[in-house]
Amino acid sequence: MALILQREKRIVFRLAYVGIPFSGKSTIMKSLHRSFSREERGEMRQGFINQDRGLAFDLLRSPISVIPGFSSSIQFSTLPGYCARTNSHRQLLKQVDGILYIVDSQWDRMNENVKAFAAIQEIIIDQKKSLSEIPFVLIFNKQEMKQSAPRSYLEETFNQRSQIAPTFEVNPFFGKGVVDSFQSILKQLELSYR
Ligand SMILES: Nc1nc2c(ncn2[C@@H]2O[C@H](COP(=O)(O)OP(=O)(O)OP(=O)(O)O)[C@@H](O)[C@H]2O)c(=O)[nH]1
Ligand SMILES: [Mg+2]
Repeated sequence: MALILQREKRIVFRLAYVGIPFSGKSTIMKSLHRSFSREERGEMRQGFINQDRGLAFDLLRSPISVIPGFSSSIQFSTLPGYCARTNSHRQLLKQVDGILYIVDSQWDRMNENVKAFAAIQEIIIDQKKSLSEIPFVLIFNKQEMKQSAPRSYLEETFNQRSQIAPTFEVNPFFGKGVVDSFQSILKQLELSYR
């Protein structure tokens, strides 16, 4: 649920980059941060969890208008995808308004990806929701590496729900897919308030 700041007359939407350790959450989020102008973006700061590695920043103005007279912003953060071991991690996941889930395409990370993804879905289902009901995109990272699973395999493994999620091949070093995946979840977020 979005955070409503009554005094500031502002709504804060929370989007999280989720994925297993070293999947590329921070690299992708930094690339998105760079894509906004200095006026549009807040400073990059430590995240809420896993403080040494977690990151967060705000997009100071979002184009989404929900309550007349209220502005909106978006808070981005990285959340570890390792099976939601702690209550605070579960709690943070429950608060987010949308998830950009990063799948590390390397074959030797596949089991870990699958387990972590199942755990995240369980938490969502715990809230009596499914991934099809919340703004959600799948990011396939590290596709350019030799030891990576092909996109078709990843689609089959991670994208077989009743509602197919938008998927993006992302390479944060070239900015490939970074802004597109954000635009996709933004659109979904907007639609969820219509
Ligand atoms: N080849 C390649 N390397 C990538 C890509 N994306 C990220 N990396 C590298 O993967 C490593 C881990 O990236 P991070 O962004 O630190 O991953 P993370 O998910 O934030 O990791 P933790 O916060 O430690 O869980 C870094 O060495 C990145 O440079 C990619 O698309 N291709
Ligand atoms: Mg990180």
